[in-house]
Order: sequence, then structure tokens, then C-alpha cells
Amino acid sequence: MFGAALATGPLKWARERGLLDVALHQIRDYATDRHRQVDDTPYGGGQGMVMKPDPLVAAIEHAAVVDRPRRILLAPQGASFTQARAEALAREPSLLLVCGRYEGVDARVRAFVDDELSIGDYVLSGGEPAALCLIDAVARLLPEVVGSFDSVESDSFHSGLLDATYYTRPAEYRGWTVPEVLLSGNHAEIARHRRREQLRRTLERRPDLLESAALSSDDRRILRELESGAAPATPGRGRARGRRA
Ligand code: 9D3
Repeated sequence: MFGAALATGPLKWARERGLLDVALHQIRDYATDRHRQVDDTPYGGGQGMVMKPDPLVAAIEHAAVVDRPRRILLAPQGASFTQARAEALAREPSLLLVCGRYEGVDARVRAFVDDELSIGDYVLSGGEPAALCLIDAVARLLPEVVGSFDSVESDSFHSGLLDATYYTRPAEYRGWTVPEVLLSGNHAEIARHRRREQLRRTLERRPDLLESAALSSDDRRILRELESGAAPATPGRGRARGRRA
């Protein structure tokens, strides 16, 4: 599951340059019984299986000996993994990501980790895809990994707003046009247009983000204007507006 993801794009690039090192440990390798069993039936009954503490903690302790990593259990009941968490984890010299399977892990394993994190409110079949999301989000914040510091700075979630809309050639595609202002070459106008688009989309799609976004007094004025439904001077935004007759 990890092979292709770690061998593609920025993760591959970072590993080739020694900026990122990922070691994989197979929990079953730490099982000591004849059947190499890592799971068992839950005390108290119920369906499904629970990961036994012993092979899992043995794996954690084996993996943790060298560089004293921050130990993170990926779990549906964990705290939300956010961009702020990614930024904090990117400052850690080393991370140990523990991936569970089955219905969950024996509750006593929690005493052997520092944090429990979830990537969102949906059900995965294990912690591995969540660990890959975490690795991707954290690795791209490492110094020198993403080409320019600028592109990280301007990312959505840095400002706390959604991205503006983007367009590339052709200027007209199947009757759909590009907002005039983007073709104008007027960079101040373009910056204003993009900020307005960010605010408009965030208000429309993720109003919850506005509560913690870094907003200027100009932004607040634009938001009041958008909320009052005042027709903005924003060509090309919808089908009716942007499409040629
Ligand atoms: C909350 C669902 N549980 C009760 C029905 C069972 C359960 C489902 C899926 C227990 C573990 C799992 C496996 N998921 C993860 O290990 C997991 C996860 C996820 O499912 N969603 C979001 N983030 C994460 S991080 C690890």
C-alpha cells in the first residue's frame, strides 16, 4: 500500500534527496506464536477482532529505539488531523505512525503512544491510508521539499480561505470564457479579483472557515457585500454569466 505513494511526486523527490526517510515495519513480524496472530476476539463479546497489545507494542518499541520519535496512533476516535497539526508535526525530527486494522486496537496500546489522530469522519479499513495522508501533508512542509516556500505560503488553509478559481488556455472552452480581468495584465486588479473569489467561494462552500480565517478590514467589507447579495463585478463565474450566447 505504501510503495507506489512513496515512489511518486514530492515524496519520491524528497526521499531521493535524503530529506525524508520512511521505514516500514510489518506488525505480524513481531508476533511470537505459531500462527503469527496479531488479533483476537474482544473481551465482553461482540463482532469483529481487536489487535492484541503484544505484537503491536513490540513493533512500536522496536521501531522507536533509534531516534525517539513522536508516536502517533491513527484511529477513527483520534483528534482531527488538520493543517495546524501537520505544521507542528513537520517540526518534529521523527515520527512513528501506528496503523491499526480490524475493529481497533486493545485500549492499553494508548499508553504507548503520544497522540491519536483521525483524518476525517468516514470509515477506512485501516490506519494505512490515513498514515499516507499524514506523511504527504507533513513531508511537503519540510524545508526544501516543495519547490518554493511561496507556494506553501499561498496554499489554501494557510490564509484559512479556499483557493481562488484558476484558468489556463484556451480563453474560450466549449463556450465557457475566462474572467476578463485575468486577461487584462493588471496585476493589482487580478489580486483583488482573486481575493474576492477566495472569499466568495469560502462563504458559499465553507462558511465555517471564515470564523478562524485571517481577514483584513477590506476582506470583511467584501464579505458584507457578498452576503447582502450585491451583484459583484465578477465576470465569467457562472454558466449564464461566462458562456457566450
Ligand atoms: C468508527 C468505526 N468503528 C466502529 C464501527 C470501527 C472501525 C472502523 C474502521 C474501527 C477501525 C477502523 C479503521 N480505521 C482506522 O484505523 C482509521 C481511520 C478511519 O477509519 N477514518 C478516519 N481516520 C482514520 S485514522 C485510522
